[in-house]
Amino acid sequence: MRNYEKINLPDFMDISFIDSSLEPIVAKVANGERLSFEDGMILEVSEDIHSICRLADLVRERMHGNRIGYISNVHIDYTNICVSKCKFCAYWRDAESDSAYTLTSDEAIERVPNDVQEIHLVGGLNPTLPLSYFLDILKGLKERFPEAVIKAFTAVEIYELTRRSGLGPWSVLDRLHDAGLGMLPGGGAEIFDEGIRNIVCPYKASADDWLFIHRSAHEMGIPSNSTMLHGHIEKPEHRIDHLIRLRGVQDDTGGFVAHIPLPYLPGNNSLSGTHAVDGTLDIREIAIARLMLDNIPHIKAYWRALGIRMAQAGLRAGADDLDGTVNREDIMHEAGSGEPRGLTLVQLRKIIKGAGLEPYRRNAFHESMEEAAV
Ligand code: V47
Ligand code: SF4
Repeated sequence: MRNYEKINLPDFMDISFIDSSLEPIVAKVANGERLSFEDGMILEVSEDIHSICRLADLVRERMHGNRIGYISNVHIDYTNICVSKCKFCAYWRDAESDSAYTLTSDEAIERVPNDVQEIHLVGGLNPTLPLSYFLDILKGLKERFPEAVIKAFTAVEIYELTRRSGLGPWSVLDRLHDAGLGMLPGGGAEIFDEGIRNIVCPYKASADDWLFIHRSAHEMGIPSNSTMLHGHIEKPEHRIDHLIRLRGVQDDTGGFVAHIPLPYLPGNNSLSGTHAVDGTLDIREIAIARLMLDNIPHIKAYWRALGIRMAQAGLRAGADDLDGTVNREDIMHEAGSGEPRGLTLVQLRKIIKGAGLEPYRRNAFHESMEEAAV
């Protein structure tokens, strides 16, 4: 529906709307009320993308002022051998492949530059790796970089470890935590809808398993991030369902620190060529995440997946964080990302300032480095 009108909400906003069906949503957001599944669907299909982004930008500003976080971090992808063979993924290799690899603990340590606050460590589902491999790599990294937070192993990898070791999730998480695990990354969530999941990643942990691992981690005091992979074969209702499931866990635990909307990159994987790249969807999903996830503090515009320019635009559509220096990273690289594999802290600050916002350097838990030092 289109009608051009202006809605004024005192002290909050003054936006010229194209789509009047957004009006009740704006009123809810202005009053701090929770958005429903139906509201989410309106945000998904509305042609008025500008108003949606503006609304999310105002929510971001209400929550965080003009401060945008960035971090000195490193991504280490410890093995590309993976039996899951997700259809959207260009990173996995069979064990027999010439380009298959598994890093030793020492090789992982060699990849970490000095002065990183966060080590992001993930990999494929390599069935030959025992629990001791994961414990050794954590212990090695923690010993060498005691100040860094090790954000390691997606819920999918942890689920596999529980299955293969015969230990329960609490027991596996407890051992990993003791060895140095500080936080779980958000990967492996993809899309929770069972029908879509069965098509794009039928062999990995189910949505319920993913959510259960994160819930268990939170209950043990281990925080985590969440992700959603959009722009492949999922439909708008699957995306809103995904966000509402995350919001439900967060209501119970409060353990999610940041959510990262991930755009599907179509290079070198078996879904390649089936879908048009759509930057407006990428921006919309950042905005919708900010509006629907009223209980998750931070939304990241992950530049490595979005591209630097789109990530910058995302900072004006609800995101309050750019992620970090990243320094290498193979998953998006293999899927065709033409972005640099790492950025410097100076470049990150420049990107944030370029969007008219104020950079602040943070730790893995999104605490300002200055505040954390006090
Ligand atoms: O789960 C795989 C995705 C994820 C493709 O927690 C793809 O701070 C796009 O989770 N196109 C891993 N995405 C990355 C991830 C992440 C990244 C940055 C920060 C954090 C965090 C987490 O990468 C996988 C999967 O959803 N992925 N293939 C692809 N072709
Ligand atoms: Fe394996 Fe992860 Fe790629 Fe799926 S996304 S094939 S689990 S490496």
